[in-house]
Amino acid sequence: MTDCDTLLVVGSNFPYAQFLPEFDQARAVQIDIDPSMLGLRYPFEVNLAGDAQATLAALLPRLKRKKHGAWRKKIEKDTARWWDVMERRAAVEADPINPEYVVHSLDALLPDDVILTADSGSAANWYARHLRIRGGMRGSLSGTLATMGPGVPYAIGAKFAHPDRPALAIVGDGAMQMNGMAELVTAAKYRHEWQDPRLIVAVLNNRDLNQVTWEMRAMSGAPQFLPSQAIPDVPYADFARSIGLGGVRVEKPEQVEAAWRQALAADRPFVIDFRTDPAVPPIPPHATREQAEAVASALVKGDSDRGDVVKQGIKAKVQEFLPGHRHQEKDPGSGQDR
Ligand SMILES: Cc1ncc(C[n+]2csc(CCOP(=O)(O)OP(=O)(O)O)c2C)c(N)n1
Ligand SMILES: [Mg+2]
Repeated sequence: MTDCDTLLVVGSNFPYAQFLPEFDQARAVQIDIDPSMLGLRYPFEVNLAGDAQATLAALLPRLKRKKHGAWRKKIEKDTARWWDVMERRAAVEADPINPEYVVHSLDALLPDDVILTADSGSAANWYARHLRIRGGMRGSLSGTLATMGPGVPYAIGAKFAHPDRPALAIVGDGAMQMNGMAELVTAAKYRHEWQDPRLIVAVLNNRDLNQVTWEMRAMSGAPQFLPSQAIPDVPYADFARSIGLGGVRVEKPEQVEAAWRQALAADRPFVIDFRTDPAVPPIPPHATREQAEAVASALVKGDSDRGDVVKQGIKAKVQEFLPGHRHQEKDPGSGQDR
């Protein structure tokens, strides 16, 4: 998107303006059913208030097919490379479990009719990067306000709307402690009303409010502030079992896939407590140079996770530059946002 010459935004309140093209680079059109969303993020040449399907159908006959699809080929190549990098990042060892591996290994196991949710936190990153949402699948998260806490309630809502489909929530331990555990009681109360009994809650138990720990490192160069960021380890699976649900704690990478399979085969809502490593960085894939420098400065200022963070961050980032795969065309030092 950063490199495009034409930008078409359809039904999206895309809030990350720093990833949009430069103002004089692209000609842009926005379509939204809610007129108050129009023109918020970019100087769109044409703002169209209307239903996405009807508006696009009216637009299509006016488009001419381009002869050479160089742009499309580049996107296809970049996308193939992206999935290759995701696989490598998931394979990076961590202590004890790499959260990217947890979500990456779910991708191939997802039922065709699953309804997914992700909570706000590092889970949202892994959900967006590692899962391929196919055909009949649906996925939701708190896309506008990024509020913590919707993961389990959204999945319960999905079970009421579609009791015949499995629902699966990926939730941070902070969000579980806020409201997710209490909402398991709701699931225990209503589970017998659901034809398909499966409601899977995967907890990324990193004992940290990790997304914000990393944002503080990246935005302000602040070292990890334990009094606000560290949270207790809670036996989420034991709690689930104590109220009649299923549950398992996973402490080794070798157990991850079996745990997903067990949850997907369960006859009741099921909690998987994954012990994941807070040193795996959920920073944006195109972190700016300033953000990278801020992380470095946070570590210099005495971050408690310093050693692990440097080790994991380098191991994850290096996957993008391994031999045998196309390197980034731009010099990482000179290009924007790299
Ligand atoms: C209600 C609410 N409070 C605080 C925040 C800021 N915030 C965003 S993500 C996050 C940390 C989430 O921690 P956790 O659920 O453990 O997920 P992790 O990032 O550790 O995987 C916080 C505090 C928020 N988005 N919403
Ligand atoms: Mg956490």
